[in-house]
Amino acid sequence: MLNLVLFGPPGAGKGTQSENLIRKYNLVHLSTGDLLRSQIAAGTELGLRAKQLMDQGLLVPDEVVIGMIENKLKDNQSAAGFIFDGFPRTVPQAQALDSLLDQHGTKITVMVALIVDSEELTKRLLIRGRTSGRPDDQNEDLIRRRVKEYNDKTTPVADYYSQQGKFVAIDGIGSIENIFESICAKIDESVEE
Ligand code: B4P
Repeated sequence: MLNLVLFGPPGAGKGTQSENLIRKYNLVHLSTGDLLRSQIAAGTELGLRAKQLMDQGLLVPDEVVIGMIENKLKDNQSAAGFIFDGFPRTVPQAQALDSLLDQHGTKITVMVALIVDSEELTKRLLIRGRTSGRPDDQNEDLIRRRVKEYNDKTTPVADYYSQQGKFVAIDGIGSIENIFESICAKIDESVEE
C-alpha cells in the first residue's frame, strides 16, 4: 500500500500535484481543505465553525480534522493507498494519523515536502483568488497569516517524519510537469526501499 503525505505551505502546489498523483498511483485523495470546504458548502455546524477560522487564516481544531480523516479511512478500506493533502498540519495530527493507519495495518510510506518561498506563495494565491472565490486567497495580509500559521504550527511536522526517515524535499518552483516528475521519482525510490 502506498500512503503519501504531500506537505508544504499554502499555495505550494499540493492540491495541483495531487490531481496527477492520484491518477498515476491509483490513490484515494484525502484533502482536509476540500473536506472542510464541502462542509461549509453544505452549511453544516462543523462547516460554520470551520469557516470562521479558515476566513481568518487559522487552522481548525485537531479533533475536527482527525475525525474527518478517520471516517474517510473507514469508508475506503479497499483502497490501494492514500494521498494526504494538507494533513497532517500539526504534530498531534501526525501522531493521530500514525495510530489510525496502524489500526488499519498500514503506515505512511513517504512525506514529500514542496519547498516554495513566501513571495511566490503570495503571488500564486492572489492569482488563484481572482477566480477561486476562496475568501482566504483574496487578501495579502490573510495569506501572510496562513503562511505564519504554517511556519508556527505545521513545520514541526516535517521533523516528525524526518525522525522516521520518511521526509523528502522537492523544489516546488518550476513547471508543474517537472515538479510532478521529481515527486514521482522520490515516490518510486521510497517504494523500492
Ligand atoms: P488547503 O485547502 O489545504 O489549501 P492550501 O494550503 O491553500 O493549499 P492548496 O493545496 O489549495 O494550494 P496549491 O498549493 O495546490 O487549506 C485551506 C485552509 O483549510 C487552511 O488555511 C486551514 O484553515 C484549513 N485546514 C485544511 N487542512 C487542515 C488541517 N489538517 N488542520 C487544520 N486546518 C486545516 O495551489 C495554489 C495555487 O498555485 C494554484 O492556483 C495553482 O494553480 C498554483 N500552482 C501550483 N503549482 C504551481 C507551479 N509549479 N507554478 C506556478 N503556480 C502553481
